Amino acid sequence: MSLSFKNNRLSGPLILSVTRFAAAVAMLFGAGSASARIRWNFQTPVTPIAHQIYHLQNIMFGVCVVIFVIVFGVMFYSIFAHRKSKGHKPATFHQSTTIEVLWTIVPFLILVAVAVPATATLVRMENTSDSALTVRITGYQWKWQYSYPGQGISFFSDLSTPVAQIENQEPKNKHYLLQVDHPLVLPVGEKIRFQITAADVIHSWWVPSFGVKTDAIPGFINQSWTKIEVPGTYRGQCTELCGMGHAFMPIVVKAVSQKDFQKWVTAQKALMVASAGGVATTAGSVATAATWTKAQLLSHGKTVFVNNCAVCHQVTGLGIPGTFPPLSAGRTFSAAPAMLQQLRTRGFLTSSGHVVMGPVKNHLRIVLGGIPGTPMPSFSGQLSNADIASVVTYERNSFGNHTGDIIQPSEVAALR
Ligand code: HEC
Ligand SMILES: [Cu+2]
Repeated sequence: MSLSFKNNRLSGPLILSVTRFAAAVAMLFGAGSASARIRWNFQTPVTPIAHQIYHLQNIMFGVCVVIFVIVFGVMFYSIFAHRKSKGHKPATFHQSTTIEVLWTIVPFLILVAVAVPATATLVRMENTSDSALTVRITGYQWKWQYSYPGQGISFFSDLSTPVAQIENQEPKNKHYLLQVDHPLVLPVGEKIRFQITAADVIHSWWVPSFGVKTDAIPGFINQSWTKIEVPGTYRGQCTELCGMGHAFMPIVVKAVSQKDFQKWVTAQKALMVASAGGVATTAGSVATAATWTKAQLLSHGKTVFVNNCAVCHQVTGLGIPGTFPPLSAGRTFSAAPAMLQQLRTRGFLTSSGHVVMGPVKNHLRIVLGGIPGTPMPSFSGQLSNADIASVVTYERNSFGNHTGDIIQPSEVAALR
């Protein structure tokens, strides 16, 4: 390569880009591995609406291709056939009423032909009546909450891709950033109504195979519906840029038979009863009243921390300069003066007055209630007493903090 570079400045990069181009073309035509294959169209539709959207997309694409071929065909033909070297002169006419009328009416007719089925699809999308099941979906920075009001079930769905893969320490798996701990479980063959909202900023719930893409807006409930035809696992993503963790709040839906769905509902209800205060604990069936050992608290606390706090405070607990403070006592932190002032009032810079070293009650109150006016969310509605006791125990005995404190779920219950 360096040789050809000397002889001809261009040939080196040229050969390189030609090779790259050839590789890209080979990949497009499926010569690469299966996972590197590129889809030409939307994901396989599995709901009535998704079928309609798919169909509309194909029609629109066909119309565009025909117009493209006609317009460019005429253009290239004219350039070639009427070229100057053959003695052609520019046209002198400037008006043709027939053409004006034609190129107004033809696009208008095409638009009408497309708008009629498109409007019908839109109207059908909005019709959530006669649904057999209602699911409430709430977007949070950065996870989804799914509630089934009729069944009394509610849980959070968190990204479950291992941190080691995100940090490039392990090879990434097939469903990298598209896997969650608790998928949304839905029955096939039934009309399901979604009520979609958000708790903090605007998110958007999108599952391409369902043809559902609905904004989740704080203070509003947007409705949508689906009726899944084929059992299986379907994946989607938040599709409204919602902050730093936007790419880390995927959607996974498991569509099962109605019989399996009933079984799942029964199992979930049992879990809800076993967990504290109607909030499904990530620990599953552990009751609040039980006394936990330090080892249990620390191990469960680490899971809760990784799933709920690490997006901001990071797995290391060291935070991100300027935005998310470290939970490690005595560490310096650079941020805007207003934020530093706020942290200072909580004893941030001193190693003994710091929240994670100071009185347990203050620490619990911050995790339960959040810090209003800052991104630090309230976890009282998201985590069970056992979860909060565990995560606070974990924080007070990790990242270089050694208070030795053990917090029991009952202490959290007393503060609620
Ligand atoms: C969305 C981002 C975010 C998440 C998620 C988050 N925090 Fe925070 N947290 C913050 C921010 C920002 C602050 C600082 C707020 C301020 O400006 O005062 C903070 C402050 C804190 C403090 C007080 C720190 C101090 O020294 O004053 C504690 C304790 C804390 N968080 C614990 C947690 C725990 C435990 C979790 C998980 C259960 C969690 N945080 C999840 C953003 C977050
Ligand atoms: Cu989002």
